[in-house]
Amino acid sequence: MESAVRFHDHHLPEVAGSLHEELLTGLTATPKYASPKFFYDRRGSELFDAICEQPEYYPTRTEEAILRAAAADIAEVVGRDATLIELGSGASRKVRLLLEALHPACYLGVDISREFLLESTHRLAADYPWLEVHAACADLTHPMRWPDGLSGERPVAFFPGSSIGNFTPEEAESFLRGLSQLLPTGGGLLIGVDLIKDRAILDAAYNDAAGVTAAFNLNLLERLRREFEAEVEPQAFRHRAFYNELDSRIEMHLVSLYDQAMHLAGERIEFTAGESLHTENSYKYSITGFCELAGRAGFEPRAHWTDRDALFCILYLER
Ligand code: AVI
Repeated sequence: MESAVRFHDHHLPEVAGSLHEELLTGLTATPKYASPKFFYDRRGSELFDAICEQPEYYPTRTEEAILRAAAADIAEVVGRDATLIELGSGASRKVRLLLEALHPACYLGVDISREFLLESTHRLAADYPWLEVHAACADLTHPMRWPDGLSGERPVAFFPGSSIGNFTPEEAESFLRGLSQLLPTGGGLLIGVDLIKDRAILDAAYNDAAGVTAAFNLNLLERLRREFEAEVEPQAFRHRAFYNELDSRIEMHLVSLYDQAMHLAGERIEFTAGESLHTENSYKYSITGFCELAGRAGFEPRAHWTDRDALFCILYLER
């Protein structure tokens, strides 16, 4: 039987139209940068899933272990029959750990990678026939609104994976403020946040021995070629990731191996040897630091759960 997913396509033209311009702005800036959202074409989403399986990449397995252990507790605090909205839903894997306990009235998956979103929400609808499943392709860095026709008593946003860490703290605060304005009083946010820790653990997590994170980073250049018709040689760049302790963030870069030029949308973009394209920040927080940031954005912390080694934290906040 074909599983039923209600797909809300209204955000798509905006997503497609603005990407080219955004890319060029970053590539012609000094220093050069690209938003990490450009990682997530189909191949990038698959590579990210593979990163999550790497032994060095602790966030996914740690967050999943917390969700598994705390599901009943989380359900008690969050309550049943919510409208559960997963932001950046990707493979919709983590939400499965909560569905039985939370028993939401409906689920909305929101992701920038359309094909991936459709496949994963269809799988979810097939595996949970009692659940009303919706999907919306949207860019979380743009203002959002909830699609019509969602059932449930109260919206609860679920933003796992410490994806919030890929925003700067200023962006994170304004993103959370925008989200709080979309929620009624009593609406909730269940969010995964990666914690500050020993730099050796962090450096290893973004430099896995199998080279999957490197392939994920370099796939950005492949995508520029495939989708944006850029002239660029991905082999002419190398992956670099390191923990910047001062700013409590992992930085990922693509470093040019020699002097070269990339061509994109009629622009010639010069790289000198050793010059880098900054592709991602992944901010790490203390629990108090994150609660303060969320508080400034209109959220009140209600509960949090962490692992024994305090690597990762899941917080429940209310509007
Ligand atoms: C999606 N995001 C939270 C990941 C992170 O850890 O910042 C993306 C990632 N980049 C490299 N490895 C994983």
